[in-house]
Amino acid sequence: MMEAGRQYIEFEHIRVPAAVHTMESFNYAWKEFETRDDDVFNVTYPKSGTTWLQEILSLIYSNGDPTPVKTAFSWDRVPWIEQHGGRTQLENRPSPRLITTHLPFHLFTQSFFKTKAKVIYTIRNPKDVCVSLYYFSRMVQFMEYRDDFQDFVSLFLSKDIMFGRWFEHVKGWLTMKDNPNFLILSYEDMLKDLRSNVIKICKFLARELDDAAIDSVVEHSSFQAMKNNPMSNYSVVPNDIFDKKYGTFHRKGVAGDHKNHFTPAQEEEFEKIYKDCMKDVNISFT
Ligand code: PPS
Repeated sequence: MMEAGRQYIEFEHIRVPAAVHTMESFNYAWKEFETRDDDVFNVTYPKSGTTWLQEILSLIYSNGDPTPVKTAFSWDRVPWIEQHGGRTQLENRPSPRLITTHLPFHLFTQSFFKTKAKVIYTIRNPKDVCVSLYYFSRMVQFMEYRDDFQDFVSLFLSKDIMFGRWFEHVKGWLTMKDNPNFLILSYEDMLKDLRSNVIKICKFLARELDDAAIDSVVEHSSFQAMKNNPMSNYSVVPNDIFDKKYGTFHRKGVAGDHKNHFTPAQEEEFEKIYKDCMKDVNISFT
């Protein structure tokens, strides 16, 4: 039984929180949005590095100047196309537009495929995604939540999880892997070496930043910098929406936290499903 307030809508068999999505906003993102050649899409499964990329992209497009990330909210700088504000935020925005989305590949903006626009897809270890989403769902009062972690893992592995299952999301997007306008990033790799990943993103986007600008991007998109930045850490969201007694948006920002949460039996069950679903896909997590 879902608590009042934690309501979902279903669009083409994908469930999403009703507080920030409508059928109209999903339809707009899928069918109506007119992609421009210089649009850049920050695509993720939830809790995989979305906000991190919002910060990095904002900083790259300001040539390392931190002013935009210190003066405008991340969700205004790099808005979600499928959320109810998407149309208003994006329609008349000057180019180049930086756009965020959690859309699964089969519901992605159709006009994209007729343009030279670019997609950056960030992947994170699904067990860590599950843990991150567990804490986030407890904090965010409009999201479906299970207090018992085992129950939450079952929800995460079911088709009822928001934006569909991680496995299908990743497999869908990986069909783009040979497209020159598609870049795959790994959350774990970014943790290991953020600078090289920033350089990789700049090359992909043909943005020429000097060393000092790259250093600034790295500095201002670090976990600590973002955790302390009220424009990116969601601290301004009122408690009846993000209940801060359950923690902060920037929780741990590490790889491998699932080891502190999964029992050996849960780990085994998860691995079994992972192997079965991902048998044709060659990715690994450090
Ligand atoms: S959301 O709600 O889908 O937009 O969430 P998303 O931004 O994709 O993921 C949130 C997790 O990313 C971590 N995070 C970071 N990790 C490392 N470095 C930086 N700069 C950073 N910014 C955000 C954030 O802490 C969440 O992970 P957990 O594991 O919960 O800490």
